[in-house]
Amino acid sequence: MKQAREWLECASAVVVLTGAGISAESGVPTFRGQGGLWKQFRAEDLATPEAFGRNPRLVWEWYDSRRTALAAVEPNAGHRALARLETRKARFTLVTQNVDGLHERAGSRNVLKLHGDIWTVRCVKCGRERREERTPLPELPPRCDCGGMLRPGVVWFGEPLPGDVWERAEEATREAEVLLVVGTSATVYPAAGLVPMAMNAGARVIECNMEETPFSSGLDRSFRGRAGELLPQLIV
Ligand code: BJW
Ligand code: ZN
Repeated sequence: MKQAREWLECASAVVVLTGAGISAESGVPTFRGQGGLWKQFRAEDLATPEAFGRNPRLVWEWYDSRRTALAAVEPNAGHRALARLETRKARFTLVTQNVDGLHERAGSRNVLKLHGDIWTVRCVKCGRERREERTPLPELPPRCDCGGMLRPGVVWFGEPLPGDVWERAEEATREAEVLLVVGTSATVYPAAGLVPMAMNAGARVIECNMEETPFSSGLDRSFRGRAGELLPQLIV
């Protein structure tokens, strides 16, 4: 822990990659593992463009219920530790796979949202995107002013990540002295590919996760535990 803390303290270019695990202690369910959303629901039925095409109302009901649950939770000590770290670094990028908005609510500024934002909606007809924070939504599926159907502003399986966001994440990762990987199973690509990318570029890679991931054994440090407990120890 001491060595990892020093690496983080001394680096001037830091990238953090987060996943659902960092929000778990706020009461947000993860996708995989114990209590994960994919234990209860099939990803193919809910998180693909095909699923939305087949049954937009069903997909929206799921998102509406997750949005409503999210409206009642707060960022935790892990989110706050990362916001603190940002204030001390010349170059800091927080790359998150999460769509819950909790990093911004904790005060993080330079956040790259690889999988979009559950608090935005996009029109399938005219492409316009806007914030939508009402919970629950008054009408499902919601409609755009143009009459088109709105969809959640998130990235589903089989869809490309927002190009500019992904390019900035890659660039920051290639230039990072330290990559801190928190609460992600590191199984969904291309996001997980940032881990080997940083290793190959010579960065120190530190992981915080309750469980092992496919990368754990090859990293500079891999800590088992809760993000809300580990991060305040790493970032004092
Ligand atoms: C804690 C903790 C605590 C718990 N403290 N830790 C082979 C077959 C089929 C497809 C593919 C394939 N190979 C690659 C693909 C592509 C696919 C993919 O990667 N699939 C894999 C599953 C195999 N990827 C895509 O489709 C992506 N797009 C793409 O590749 O486009 C290419 C393209 C180019 C050009 C044109 C067209 C296409 C898109 C991926 C989108 C992912 N979307 C989701 C849903 C987002 C919206 C929503 O929220 O509903 O994103 S799926 C879901 O997984 C969500 C997450 O962001 C993502 C990653 O999950 P994450 O964050 O890692 O969470 P978990 O639950 O997996 O892990 C939690 C971890 O926390 C665990 O390790 C716990 O131990 C830990 N933990 N409590 C610390 N307190
Ligand atoms: Zn429209």
